[in-house]
Amino acid sequence: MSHDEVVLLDAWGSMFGMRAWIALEEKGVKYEHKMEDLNNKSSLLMQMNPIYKQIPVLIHNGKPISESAIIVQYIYEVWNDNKAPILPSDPYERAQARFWVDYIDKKVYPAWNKMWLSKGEEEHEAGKKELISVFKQLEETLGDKTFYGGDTFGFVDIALITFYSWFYTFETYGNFEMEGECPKLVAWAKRCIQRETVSKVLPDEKELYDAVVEMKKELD
Ligand code: GSH
Repeated sequence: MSHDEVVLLDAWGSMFGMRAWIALEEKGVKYEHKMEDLNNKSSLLMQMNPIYKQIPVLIHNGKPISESAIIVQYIYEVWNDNKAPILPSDPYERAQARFWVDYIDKKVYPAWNKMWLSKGEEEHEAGKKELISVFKQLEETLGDKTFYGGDTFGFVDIALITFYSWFYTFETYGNFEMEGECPKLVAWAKRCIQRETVSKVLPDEKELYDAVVEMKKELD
């Protein structure tokens, strides 16, 4: 696969873009990393993801793949070095892993959005409550395992760890502490960031918070 041309269209701080980025790093793929300005999207992005016009997009030998969870699975299928499979071999366990990634996608960002973009105190509190209960559920799902993939850093781990850099922002906007609410989840995240493929990708949490504050000012 040495002649592959791989481009990742991404945007700084995106939890979805980071998933694809971590997967490329995990598999040791050589790629070009292009950061988009989402206020001024490139024609390449519009052309490569005409349906959603969103990052991330992986362009593999000129062909685009969109949607972060699909990109991550694609990367593991194409650059399959048999070292660390992203999904368990058992079909039932594989379905479970996909279920939890789908849960993360349906629950985390919408709850955060509700809290972040709320107009009133009531909606803010409802979003915050929802966000905390989603993380508590995810903590319960992890149980006493090292990773969601058991001993292996797998699909659910990649899908969720990118939110870790956002924890500080969630906490600051919501006035709560993740460590107090979900200590085992925070311990899991700390295990994950010991991987170089994760620590090099996740941005500084305070820098991210500052960027989110700026973004909010533009929206208000
Ligand atoms: N479901 C998508 C995925 O998992 O890839 C979500 C991607 C997404 O929300 N991307 C955002 C984006 O491109 C950045 S975090 N926003 C620009 C827009 O929607 O116009």
